[in-house]
Amino acid sequence: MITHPTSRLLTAAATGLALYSSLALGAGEKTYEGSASTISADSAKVVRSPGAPDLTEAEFSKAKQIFFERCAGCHGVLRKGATGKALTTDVTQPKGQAYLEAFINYGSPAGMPSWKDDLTPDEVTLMAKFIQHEPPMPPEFGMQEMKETWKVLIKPEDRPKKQQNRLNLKNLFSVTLRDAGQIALIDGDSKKIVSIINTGYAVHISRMSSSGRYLLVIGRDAKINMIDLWMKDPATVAEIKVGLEARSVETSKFKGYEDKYAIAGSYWPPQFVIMDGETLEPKKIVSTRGMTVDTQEYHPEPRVAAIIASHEKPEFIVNVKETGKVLMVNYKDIDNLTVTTIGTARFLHDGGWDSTHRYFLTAANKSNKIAVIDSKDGTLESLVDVGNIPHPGRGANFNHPVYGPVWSTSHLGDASISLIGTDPEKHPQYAWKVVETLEGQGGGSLFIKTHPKSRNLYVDTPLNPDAGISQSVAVFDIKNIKAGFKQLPIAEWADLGEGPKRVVQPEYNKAGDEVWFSVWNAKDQKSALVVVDDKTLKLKKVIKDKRLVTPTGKFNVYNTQHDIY
Ligand code: DHE
Repeated sequence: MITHPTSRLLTAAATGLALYSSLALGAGEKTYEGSASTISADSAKVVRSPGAPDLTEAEFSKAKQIFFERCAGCHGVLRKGATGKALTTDVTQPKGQAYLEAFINYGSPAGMPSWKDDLTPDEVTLMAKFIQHEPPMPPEFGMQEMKETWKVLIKPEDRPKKQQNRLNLKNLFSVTLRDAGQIALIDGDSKKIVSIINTGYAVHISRMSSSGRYLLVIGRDAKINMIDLWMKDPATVAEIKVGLEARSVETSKFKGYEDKYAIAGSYWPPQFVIMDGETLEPKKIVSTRGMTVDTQEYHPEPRVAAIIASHEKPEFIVNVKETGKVLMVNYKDIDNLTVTTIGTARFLHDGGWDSTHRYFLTAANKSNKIAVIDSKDGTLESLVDVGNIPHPGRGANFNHPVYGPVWSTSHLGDASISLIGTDPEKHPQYAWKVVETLEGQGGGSLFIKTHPKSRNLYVDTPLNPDAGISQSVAVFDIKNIKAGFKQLPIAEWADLGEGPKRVVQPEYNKAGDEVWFSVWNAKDQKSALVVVDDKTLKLKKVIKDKRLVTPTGKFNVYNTQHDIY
């Protein structure tokens, strides 16, 4: 059995491979944490603080670098706490140097990993001193900074009036090439790479405009590329940087507002921006700083996680991680912006629609809950208790033979898969309850997927420490769900040789008869995409190409455009 020790993953993070950097699964203790921040350490101003051991300029500089690369993902840039505990000076100074050093060296049962093998003894001492000072503050990024990075490369009036290429756009895939800072457009029919397009650093997700014409790609460095798929050779027609670090982008989908607006949320500064849907011109920036939902204390850095466009109203639904609030941002009149704030639970991360596209189900991961938002009434419908650290991606909708329509999530922290009833009309007794819990391969799951035309439910487990589990995928037969899962040895099928390969993020083609998986290897090793025939569960194709560097996410144009999952 091969394992992926924390240290190897952290080394990857340190070299710029931003990823979920550790997952300690053992003795009931399960943690995961964020990755290297894209904020430049030099940009953050040092605050020398009374009561803290003094540091030289060079020491501050080194400590900031280590902190942004290794600690900020969990503890937050301003150390106010996220998945990791708060490390503000009122907490750190009373603990003292010796305690802090021991804590960094050995970690804690609450989830802090041991850093003994990753930091030198001098670095541990340095970090223990550093966190007794006030956190260095990175710069803000407002309208002026955004405008300075905003470029319209091809004006809307100079763009094609109809599709100029012969691509089957509905079955095109945008594939993240994370560590290359690119995406690959792959033709879903021929499985050939159509083009490689440069994007932001450590690309995170792709989303489609409502018309299916514009592909929006966001990097962790908060750069957005708007790619026009109608051009003879699809290319970036507008770009902007919306902050120093970000994860989410979305476009307006309500009737009458198709392609009118785009929105992006950032991790730093904590804010979202509404942009013109054809040029990305920034129009309105809204800060997410504010009070937490439960203890109602001020949080200086509530990061914006998933954003989804409502089909019921001209609204964007914005997850604010650290405050545990879902914002319904009405874009009908952006000069007089109306925002409805719905209190849920901490820490909001990812989620997706139920099959009717009325209810948004989203993970409050450290509360082990799924929040159900009614996008029609603009209210919290329910907070559903699920397994340990739910991580659904956008989740998976299917018709359960007994309970009717359900939405499902897998978990990072345990092997369970929670099925939640989503039909308050015809199956009110099951609505917003966990109607069944399946047992998957193990913890460390990130994504779950099915398709309306399929009878299969796929669950990945890329962060499980057992290679046999992280390199395969579990598939359940929806019509016979009690029978348990079959295991598909996806990485073995890819036959890539060396490397810490992980199988991640199932994605269907347009027809719903094949499923694509990423076999995600280290940057300097071979990765691939594996296509499985959904009916027979047999290997259909391995897409190998030296340009496929760390292909993590894949987004089928049609399914992404129409929120099919
Ligand atoms: Fe993601 C979605 C944040 C690590 C691959 N990721 C998301 C979303 C958020 C997020 C907020 C939802 C966007 C939306 O719907 O608008 N991801 C984060 C992190 O904060 C985290 C934990 C650490 C980090 O620093 O980035 C993180 N994510 C990862 C990875 O390590 C993954 C596996 C590989 C990678 O590319 O880095 C990864 N995240 C993805 C993918 C999606 C995603 C493929 C889109 C899933 C989908 O089907 O919609």
